[in-house]
Amino acid sequence: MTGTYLLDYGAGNVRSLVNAVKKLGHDITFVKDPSDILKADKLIFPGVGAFGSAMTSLHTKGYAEPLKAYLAQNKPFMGICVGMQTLFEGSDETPDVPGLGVIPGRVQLFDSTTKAVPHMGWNTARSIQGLERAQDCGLEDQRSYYFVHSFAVPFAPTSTTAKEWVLTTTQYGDQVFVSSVRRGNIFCTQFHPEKSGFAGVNVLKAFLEGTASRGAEADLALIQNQQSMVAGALSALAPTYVPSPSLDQFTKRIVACLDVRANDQGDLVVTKGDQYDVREASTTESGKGDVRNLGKPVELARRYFEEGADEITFLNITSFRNCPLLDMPMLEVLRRTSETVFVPLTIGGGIKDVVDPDGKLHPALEVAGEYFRNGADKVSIGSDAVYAAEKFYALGGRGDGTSAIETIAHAYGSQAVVISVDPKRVYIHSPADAPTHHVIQPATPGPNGEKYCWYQCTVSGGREGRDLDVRQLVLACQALGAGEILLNSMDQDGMKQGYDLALVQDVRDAIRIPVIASSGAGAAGHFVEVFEKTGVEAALAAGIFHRREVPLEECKSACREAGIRIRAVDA
Ligand code: 1PR
Repeated sequence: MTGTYLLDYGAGNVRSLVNAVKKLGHDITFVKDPSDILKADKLIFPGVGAFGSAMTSLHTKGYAEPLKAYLAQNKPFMGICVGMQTLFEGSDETPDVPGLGVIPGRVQLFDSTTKAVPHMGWNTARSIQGLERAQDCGLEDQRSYYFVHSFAVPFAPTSTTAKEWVLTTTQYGDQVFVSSVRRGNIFCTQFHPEKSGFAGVNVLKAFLEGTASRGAEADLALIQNQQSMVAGALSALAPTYVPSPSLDQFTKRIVACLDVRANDQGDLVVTKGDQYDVREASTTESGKGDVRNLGKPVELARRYFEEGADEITFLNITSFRNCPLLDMPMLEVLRRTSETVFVPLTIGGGIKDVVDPDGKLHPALEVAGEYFRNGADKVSIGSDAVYAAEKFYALGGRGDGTSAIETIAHAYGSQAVVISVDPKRVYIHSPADAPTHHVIQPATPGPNGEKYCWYQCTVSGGREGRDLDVRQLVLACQALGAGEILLNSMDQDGMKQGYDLALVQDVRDAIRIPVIASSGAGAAGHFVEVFEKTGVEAALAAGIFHRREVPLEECKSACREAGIRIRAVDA
């Protein structure tokens, strides 16, 4: 059968891509056999995870050679993220595994001394082949696209790659890298169009409708005649590839979070606690208040997407009780959400080894895989990360390869592993009162005038405190391979008094992976404050959005007015 095919090697979320293609009115068939590749009229190769595992899968499934033949025939091809990287000669991520070698150049690790790595979030893609060519591919210089990667191809203006392949560049911090390539009918993006809102949907549309191929034959003829097709454009647009602060358009992210659980009637609802207590104060006949019901998960997620949320997080907050793999209600929530929401989705709660009622053990990797296949881009690990960190220190500061963090990061890439931290302040009079913990001075003293505190990690939704502080946790998780920290605060949660800036700053300073500040947002100004004072990459809120107390756009406008780069709400 001819048509559009998807080359899936089993890593990560392809559901969103399939949904976006279907939304655009096109059918898509999964490649099941190497011979399918050459049958395709159009081929999309999305990639996530590590370069080495992507290449190994291509070889073990027998896809590498037909893929090279397909590319050599100059048939319409779209590579996404690692799907683009595999076309290069190799990657420093897995130096001993060669790439397909279709495009000259190597994929290299970002420098993390001056910025958080992975490059995770929204950034622009600036055309270097002229605006018209980028527009043919559905790209616009001023719009933002969602990137998530630690490795990229540095842009070298005088290279053959620049002259014959590079369509757009992007600046992250002080580095300019290749964010899309196009030659003939081959078009690839380092960013994820299927996660880039309506701006990304336009890019997919251009590929599916063939406008991305406009002028393809003429381009190839020029190259075959040894003429640089973009040399003129390159010199005219030189400033777009010389690093300059104004060209770094990486934005801060605003994340909407939905705490989800079953209420006493058994319906799955979005709830929201104050300091993690999600029940109403007034009691029912049973002696306890009802679980607060602030809406339905799928509908609310869609509303936040339309209002401009840069990411959406679902936390299954009672998953610690019992969550057999066969009965994960959040799978359905994800499946339905990914039909209409085209920004990154994170799912948390219950990412751990689980045992079904029949006694069958499902490792955390399998649980996470189920979520990825159903539309999640990242999983967030809470309690299990605390246990993994405790083990890390018990082993003398190393992992043994078995934790959920390690197994999931290895298979899906560290960018897919978020650690959700549920810390609680423990006030003390002197640092000597907590000699084994990292102690800081909070903004306001404790209830008995204590000037110091340490932040205790908790498990099971804050119900149990452990002898581990937040700094110990985040350092261990980073070492084990986590890609991002979602930093809650049990003290600030639902209080609307602003983020715990001392905590956020302390964690931001301790690690190099991105940090999402969470808990306490009560006004648009709190977003400005946390971004300006701590430098975190993202800020999350729940209650104020659910109750429509502060519109998302107001938070974005306040940041923009304060000179903080933030993604425009796209339509
Ligand atoms: O331990 O891996 O099963 O994960 C459980 C997950 O559920 C953890 O991510 C944990 O943070 C979350 N969780 C458990 N119990 C609660 C609760 O509220 N009773 N929610 C809970 C945590 C905090 C944030 C909240 C922010 C922003 N809620 O999710 O959205 O504090 O709120 P605000 O803007 O209204 O202040 P595991």
